[in-house]
Amino acid sequence: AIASRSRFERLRDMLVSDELEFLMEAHNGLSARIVREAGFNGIWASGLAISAQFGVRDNNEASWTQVVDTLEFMADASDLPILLDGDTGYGNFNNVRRLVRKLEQRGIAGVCIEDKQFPKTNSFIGGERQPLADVDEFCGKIKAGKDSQSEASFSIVARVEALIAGWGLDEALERAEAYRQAGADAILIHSKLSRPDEILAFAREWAGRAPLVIVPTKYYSTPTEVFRKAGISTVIWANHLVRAAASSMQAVAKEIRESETLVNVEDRIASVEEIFRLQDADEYAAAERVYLSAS
Ligand code: SPV
Ligand code: MG
Repeated sequence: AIASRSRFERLRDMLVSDELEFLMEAHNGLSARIVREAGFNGIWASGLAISAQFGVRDNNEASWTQVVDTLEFMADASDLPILLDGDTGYGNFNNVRRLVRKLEQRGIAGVCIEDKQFPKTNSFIGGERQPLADVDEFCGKIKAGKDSQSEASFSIVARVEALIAGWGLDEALERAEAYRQAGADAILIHSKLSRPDEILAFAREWAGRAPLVIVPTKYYSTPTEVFRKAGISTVIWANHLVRAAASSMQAVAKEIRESETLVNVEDRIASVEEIFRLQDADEYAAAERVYLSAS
């Protein structure tokens, strides 16, 4: 039954379900396939991770079309619903409209936009110094996005940066309510504290008015059961595959450089055959038998 639901519907199902759901970060086709094989039900196309795999900063240095091209590889490699981290929407309301149409065309199930200024900076880099968007202007972006979607279940998640910027709980709640009324399908409430207290306080006051999405990168030691009890809809594991890739590549590069041999690394990295499998090389071989021997 699940497989017959479109990707748009499946992301929306995750957001509105009563269960705690999880989105795992991916940043290219290979990582998207790995997320699917690990058994996750959805993908977070992280701005930080996609920037990082390009070797650029999380400051909109990669253009939005470069991001969309990356998403196309991800959508081809994995049939999971993908929620794009769309930063600030890459411009004003009009850029959001065009983004939503291009995402729908590529089968991307939803986009998260955050109430900051373009070009954005990652929330963990001097978050308290970052200017927030004007509430009305940001509501206009949400409404423009919702009005321009042609897939009924395409989701727009509105991300509140008020706690990151140090504007306090009341401001965060006011903004979230304004974004909900503007049409947001869910609210992402972000925090950079190492304890979940402000997120839990927000969730209590919010009282289930719309699905809540969180990103526990900094409060990672919080047991997941705490989020479940707080009525959180969806947890995003936001950057852990690009970080895993970085550590692994650093260790293997160092080992080969120092030892001048491959013998120490061969058994601890994916085999070439495993890479072929992840690329679906068998399907190509089968297609060759059909199409190259056709007479
Ligand atoms: C991302 O993954 O790019 C995010 C989450 O936006 S965070 O880096 O925590 O801001
Ligand atoms: Mg981001």
